[in-house]
Amino acid sequence: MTDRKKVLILMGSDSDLPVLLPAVKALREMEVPCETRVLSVHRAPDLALETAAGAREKGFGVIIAAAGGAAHLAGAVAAKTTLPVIGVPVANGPLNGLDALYATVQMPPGVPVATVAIDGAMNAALLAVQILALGDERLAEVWAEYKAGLPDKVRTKDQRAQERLREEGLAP
Ligand code: RP5
Repeated sequence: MTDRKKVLILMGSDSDLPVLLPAVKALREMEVPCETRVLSVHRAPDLALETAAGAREKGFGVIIAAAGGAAHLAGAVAAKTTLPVIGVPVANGPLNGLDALYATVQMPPGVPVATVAIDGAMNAALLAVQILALGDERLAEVWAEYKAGLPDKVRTKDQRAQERLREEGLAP
């Protein structure tokens, strides 16, 4: 765990934090070190771009960048780093995240951003784990255990649904 690469989670504002919390929690549960920062590419561009440029030498292996509205954070960060960047469009404002989705996903060839669903921070964290696991055998085991546990989660959901149907008098 000591030499494990870290995940850098960036967000455009503290108002985005509720969306990111499940990602921070998932990384902690999988013992992946992460740092979470508010960094705005519009309001404080120099700091955001300097942070992106220095991330690799600080021991980060993946950057997750979340923003709402005119969501240029992930793209601008991707322009300044050689690390893989995962973009999380945040549903914030009158367009409910569609603006952020388009702004995050429509990157020009040469500057990829792996964009997850609107508010899809959990998948961003899991994708970060998968990327880091390519060079980290212990983490690959953790990831394999997580995947192997998914059918049990589905069974639990099925039991809950059956119980509810019984409660509603709708069971066959
Ligand atoms: C974006 O603008 C942020 O990522 C946030 O989603 C949105 C609103 O920011 P605040 O006005 O709450 O700081 O840059």
